[in-house]
Amino acid sequence: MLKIPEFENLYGRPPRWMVAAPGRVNVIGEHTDYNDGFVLPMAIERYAVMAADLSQSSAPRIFIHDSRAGDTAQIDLSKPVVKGNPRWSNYVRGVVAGFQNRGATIPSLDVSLVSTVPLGGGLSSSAALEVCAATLLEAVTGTKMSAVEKALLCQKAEHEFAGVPCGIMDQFVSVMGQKNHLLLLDCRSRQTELVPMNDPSVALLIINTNVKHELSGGEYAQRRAQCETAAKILGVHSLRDATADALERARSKMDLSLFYRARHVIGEIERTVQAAEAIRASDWPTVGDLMCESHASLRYHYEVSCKELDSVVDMCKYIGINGGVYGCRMTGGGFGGSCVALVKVDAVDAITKQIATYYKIATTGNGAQNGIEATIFSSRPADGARIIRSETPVLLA
Ligand code: GAF
Repeated sequence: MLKIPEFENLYGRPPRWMVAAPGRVNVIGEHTDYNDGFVLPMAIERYAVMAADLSQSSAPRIFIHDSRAGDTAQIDLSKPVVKGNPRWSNYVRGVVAGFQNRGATIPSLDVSLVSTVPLGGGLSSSAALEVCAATLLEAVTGTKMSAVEKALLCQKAEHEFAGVPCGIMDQFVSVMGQKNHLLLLDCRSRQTELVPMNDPSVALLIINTNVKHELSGGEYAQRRAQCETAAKILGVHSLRDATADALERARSKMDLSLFYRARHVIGEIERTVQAAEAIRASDWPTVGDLMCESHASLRYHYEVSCKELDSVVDMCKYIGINGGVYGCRMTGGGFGGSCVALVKVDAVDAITKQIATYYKIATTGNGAQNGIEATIFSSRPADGARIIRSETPVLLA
């Protein structure tokens, strides 16, 4: 029988349900999702896992313990769920509210949460948590919804309960990811294509700078607003409909930072489509070049990188293709978090050592006297959210 020790330790009995949802790494297509563009992420082998049972208490509430935070949230189900404490619980609260809005009857639950998705690492720990909660509530309430509906419900939770006006990428890939595949997502039509990524000679290395990124700080929302303004000036619905030539012609109509924001988005959408093609052809040098261009554009035009991310990318460029690195870029929202590098499998150990050593040196000083340790790991593309265990469905009145 499947067990989750945290649940048994906390509640003294085995769980009736167990579900998991992965974090993600975006290979290319950054800050394009809220511009109706393309993204190319994959789910990673790092998960938010929830175990649950019906509560023995008569009060209508969800009792959820997060082993990483070491604290517990109580979500009152007797009325429409609103924001509350602890802060991490808002991702779950938002999802519960989404189920309430769909008319689902949610029973009282005891839940334990364990997540291996790094927090603030730009690897979508929040989307993993939302999708995990939605998967649990699907299992418990017998709610049937499409993958798109589920991802959108989770995105809404992030907008309304976490205050981040994110696009659709993170929730979509946490729901729809598939083993050995990247997910090419057209964020306008919401159509997806699974792009095989199972060449045993290459690996994706994730380098977490351990400099926390925080998207609720306002920079993310500001970038999004700048894109909308640029689209308006160009007379298009979104930057997906703009071309590099049209932007060049409109250069005098917008200030320089708007111009460069739009230039990033238009270029990044093109690069994403080209990268998907190159991956289908196993043309790794081209994929690597596109990743490096993507980083340069995020660093200089979109201005969402930081010195720690840049130092990892610079090191990867220095190692180069002869040392086994095809390309590297920051991944996710930016302002800290992780880089993703496309590398030769044979060179993974050597590259890991080189980056770890160099990064520590590069980050020494300014309050980090011994430098910062990067966390480096590789992940194969993983499956999206799953119900791992589900006992007799509960029949709700
Ligand atoms: C964050 C957001 F949540 C995504 O929607 C996306 O915009 C990403 O930043 C940048 O590509 O992860």
